[in-house]
Amino acid sequence: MSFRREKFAPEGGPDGGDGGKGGSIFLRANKALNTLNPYRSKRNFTAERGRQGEGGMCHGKDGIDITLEVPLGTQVKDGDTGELLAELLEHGEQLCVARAGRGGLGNANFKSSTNRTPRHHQPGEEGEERNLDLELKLIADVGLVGFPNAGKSTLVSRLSAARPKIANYPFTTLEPQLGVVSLDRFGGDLLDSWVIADIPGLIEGAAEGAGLGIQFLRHVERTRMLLQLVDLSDPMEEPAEAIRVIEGEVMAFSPVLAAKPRWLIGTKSDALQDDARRLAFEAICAARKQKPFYISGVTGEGLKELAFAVNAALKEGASPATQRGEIVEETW
Ligand SMILES: Nc1nc2c(ncn2[C@@H]2O[C@H](COP(=O)(O)OP(=O)(O)OP(=O)(O)O)[C@@H](O)[C@H]2O)c(=O)[nH]1
Ligand SMILES: [Mg+2]
Repeated sequence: MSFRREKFAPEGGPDGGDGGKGGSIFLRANKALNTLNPYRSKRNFTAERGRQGEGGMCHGKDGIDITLEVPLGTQVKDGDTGELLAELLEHGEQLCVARAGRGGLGNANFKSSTNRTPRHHQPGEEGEERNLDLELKLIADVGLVGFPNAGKSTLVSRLSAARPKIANYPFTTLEPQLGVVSLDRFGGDLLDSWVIADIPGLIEGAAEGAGLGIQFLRHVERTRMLLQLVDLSDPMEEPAEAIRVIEGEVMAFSPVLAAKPRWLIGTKSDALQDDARRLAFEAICAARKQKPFYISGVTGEGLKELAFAVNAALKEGASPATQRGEIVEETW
């Protein structure tokens, strides 16, 4: 409330300006993000208040909106009722999660022919306050293929927080499982991460139903690349033969899947019995113009290098998937 009072305008009339509206809070889907990690530490967000209106018909400044970036596939739930409010799937898709209150009206608004000195003014409206649960439905970027016991689940357990069952017998893994590989774990950026899918092992004849068959390969069908794990410690297994068999089964499942980028990874490098297997593996990689990767779940050799190399390849390559995810991996 304000009245104009000046030397030559003693009864200048009401001049209280309106208050500004507050800032709103939005969520926006960003394809460059892969995790909800940033919201692990900072959990409260308050948009700016609207400023008060002032005398001289000054309108208060509006508060600035806040936009929180989230990865594609983020589900937004009401934290109190659990109601699903939205699922952000498209890059740039935006959702207002807390609407600003509008500003109040200054007394200048209430002047009329019968009331020239209104003392009435309207208070500003409260902004919305909301408790939200964010859940990310993951889409795997990278699929693992290889014989049973090749070390697929061990790799997932060393690269991510996922804890798949690991044991020294074939077909330990019966169900696909996803893990988030955060480069943060290896001294990289908190925002750099990719999603890995562990699936059961393949054996010769899987396409005809041997072992667990090949149907579970559909869980890696939409990935952007495959890692083909080759156990270099097994004296009973020739790398060339192991590679050929797995390739044949992937091809039998889907030539499209077989055509995706597929890197050969030599596993159990800590337990190499002789150099012959390593040399054979190296020659195959050289023939494909691929850099040979060696990893060990025991010593940790090559894990960091692999995590960074995959991350770089994914950044360079095809745009991230925008389809609906399959497995809820994280809840904050
Ligand atoms: N020495 C050594 N042993 C390993 C390494 N990685 C895995 N193993 C062992 O190999 C066995 C099989 O490992 P898993 O990770 O379960 O293999 P998998 O490929 O997931 O096997 P399936 O789920 O049956 O297809 C386990 O006994 C592991 O401890 C490694 O880097 N070095
Ligand atoms: Mg396994």
